[in-house]
Amino acid sequence: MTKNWKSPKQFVCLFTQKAKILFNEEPAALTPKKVYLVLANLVKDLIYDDWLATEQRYDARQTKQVYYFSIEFLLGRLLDANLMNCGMENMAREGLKELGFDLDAIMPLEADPGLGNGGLGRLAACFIDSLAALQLPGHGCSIRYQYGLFEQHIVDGQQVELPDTWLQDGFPWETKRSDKAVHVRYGGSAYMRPDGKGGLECVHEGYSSVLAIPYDVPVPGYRNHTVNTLRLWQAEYTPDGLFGQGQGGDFRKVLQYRDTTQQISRFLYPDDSTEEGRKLRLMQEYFFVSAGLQSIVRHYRGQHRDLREFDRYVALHINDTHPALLIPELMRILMDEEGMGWEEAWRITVASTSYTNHTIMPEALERWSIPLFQSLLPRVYLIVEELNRRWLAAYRRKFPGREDKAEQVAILWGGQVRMANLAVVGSHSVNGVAELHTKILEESTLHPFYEVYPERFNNKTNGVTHRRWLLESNPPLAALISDTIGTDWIRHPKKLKELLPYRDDPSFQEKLAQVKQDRKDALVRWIQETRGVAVDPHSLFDIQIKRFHMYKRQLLNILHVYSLYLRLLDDPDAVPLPQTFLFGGKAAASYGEAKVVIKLIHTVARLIDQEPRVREKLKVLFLENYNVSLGQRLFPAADVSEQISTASKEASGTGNMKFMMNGAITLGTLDGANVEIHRLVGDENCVIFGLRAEEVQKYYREGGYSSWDLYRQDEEIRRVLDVFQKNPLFSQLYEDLLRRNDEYFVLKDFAAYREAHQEILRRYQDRPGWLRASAVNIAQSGHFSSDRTVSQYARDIWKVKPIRV
Ligand code: GPK
Repeated sequence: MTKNWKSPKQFVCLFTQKAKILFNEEPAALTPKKVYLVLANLVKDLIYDDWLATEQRYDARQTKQVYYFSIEFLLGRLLDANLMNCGMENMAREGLKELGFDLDAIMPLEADPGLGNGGLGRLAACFIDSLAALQLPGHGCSIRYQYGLFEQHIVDGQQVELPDTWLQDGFPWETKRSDKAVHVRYGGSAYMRPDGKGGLECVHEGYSSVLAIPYDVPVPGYRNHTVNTLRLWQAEYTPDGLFGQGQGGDFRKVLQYRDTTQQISRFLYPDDSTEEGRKLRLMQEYFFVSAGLQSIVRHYRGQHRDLREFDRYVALHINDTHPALLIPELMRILMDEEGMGWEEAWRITVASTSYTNHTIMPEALERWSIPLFQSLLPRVYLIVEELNRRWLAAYRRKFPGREDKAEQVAILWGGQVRMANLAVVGSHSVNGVAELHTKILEESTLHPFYEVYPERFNNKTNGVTHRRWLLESNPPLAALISDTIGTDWIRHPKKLKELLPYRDDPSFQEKLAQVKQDRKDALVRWIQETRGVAVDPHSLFDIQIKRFHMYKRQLLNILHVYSLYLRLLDDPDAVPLPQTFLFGGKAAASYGEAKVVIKLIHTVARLIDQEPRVREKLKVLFLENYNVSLGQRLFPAADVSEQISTASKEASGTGNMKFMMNGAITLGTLDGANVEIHRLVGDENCVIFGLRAEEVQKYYREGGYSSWDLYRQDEEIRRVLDVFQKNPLFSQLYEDLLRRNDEYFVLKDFAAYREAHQEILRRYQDRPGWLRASAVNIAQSGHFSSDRTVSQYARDIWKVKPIRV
């Protein structure tokens, strides 16, 4: 196998061979989709040798390895990223050209992998990219979902969910490893009995077993020959999986078992509003955790090491609580399969495991009903029960008589298993994802745990990979940066700071302005071609792209746009320059209010489009089915980054960092990582508004403020809320804001938000000032590279070191 393509000519030759092998066709006869598949397979061949060599090297060095367990990995397209990492993009471009194909037309044919949906999943994808780039031995572990969250369509201004069939044409980057399959057990009954040696052993019988088959995806580093692995598990049934139950001839049971098994890896986030859906989610969580751990322990055993040293060689990370069953599952393996006692197994489990929390929203903290948990995972339940017993006993010794506190820290309480409490008790490290978020965890959400284990708590502010979000998504900006300060920033993103001296340089500013205009023009062309909508490329581009959630306050944004509309009706000069407001994001299928906000955005967009006095100045556009590849078009084209969550609610945000890296100015609240962005760039280079986190929390403690009073006092707010008369659907939002007292402070922050927008317009009209701010944001964004974040995890939590090739 060739290591690298030496010339476009050699590429053409390899491509022709591969087309023959895969499709038995000449290149000229291939459809564009097939060109993509041939090319992807060629790139995988390039990576293969290094992939094997990396694994061998890790084993030979007996190095400590990290396994990052996450229910989501929102990868985005891989062809471009892999070509970039191998340094073969130009060769492929030239070679394809000789064959009569255009690489830029081929790349968009790749479907976005449906393996994630939001910030948490995209963070996991950034982290495995950074692990490989930093030559750290670290791998991802997740589920091979056949269908992603859903494909969002907009019909009559409303979100409609269609299946996301991302796997339809295959996923050329994966390799199925049937030889590495393991079995995962569900159901049956479990009890303890004397083991004949004076102790107890567990019997688990009558369970059904599901076959877990790994599909491995290579994760190449940036031009460094390191290739780590993302292991995705798929569930399959086995004819003998229904232990002792199928043989009785009850074929209906067998069919039911087969159906349930096949459901396990079918959908990302099954609907949890039904008991069936919740059961499926719990099965998924146990599925990839058990399969992943079994394969890790088996590999460890293959290295002939003493299992008592497990934590010296293995770090297990749980990305939020979805993989928290890893804790009792590791206990099960160490005790039941390896014969260890509780104390020793517990020491190893805690020493190996670390946990990241991603939200303080109480409804997002996972809880399972005990009857469901117990019937599905009887053996694991016994372990959780014993763990809870020991933990509470120790806790009550420390805080005698404080049952109020014991209730807060219990793992089992009120008929439920609380996953966050399990995760904290079973991990040696608990981290939040931005300074403010970690502070809130320590002082309130997880305070009772912080009192017992202050040393476990630490902050790791999120980051994003600048390779995808700058180098790959914005080539003209990357080129300008390299022309100005050289290319060292690519390997050392902190060096972006070297741009600071150029912030007032007129020639640099001129080029920066051109790059932004170029990216805006490209977006405008794409919107015209794909959506048939015209957008003024010289208007200010103000963008809010993220999942729809009431706390993220897309509602505040659209109500403000509506207020601009009303003002323009009165006075056509009320707005000094044309503005385009772009929205994108999915609402959970069962999240009624968030879906109504999407409808409201479309309603306001139509009102504006139909009003000649307004449409020259304002444009609202909702871009459907927001995903990674759409994000890659939008971040580079933004002038303003909307980061307007209710202070204290957004754990970190990562879109804020992608906008900053691409030179947009943040318009935001002091929430999540906005606090750190603001500290780095200063008041001159971002616009901050609204209630602070402490104020919000004070209101919550004291029962809120009166939105009715505000409504009565502020005439503009009264006029704006008229928009809710346009459709009976919107009465729900009216209820939220007035009758239910505006839980997310939309009206409370309205005046400050309006003021902040006026400040943005003032600053935008000062061209040199605006370009300086843009430059400062890019220069300071190196801090938000996930390379920084992952280095901190590696040093402080995982204790792993780079392994050079
Ligand atoms: C948090 F709890 C969750 C979740 O279930 N999904 C998810 O995407 C996000 N998140 C936070 O909302 C963001 O503030 C944060 O930046 C991101 O996780 C990554 O930490």
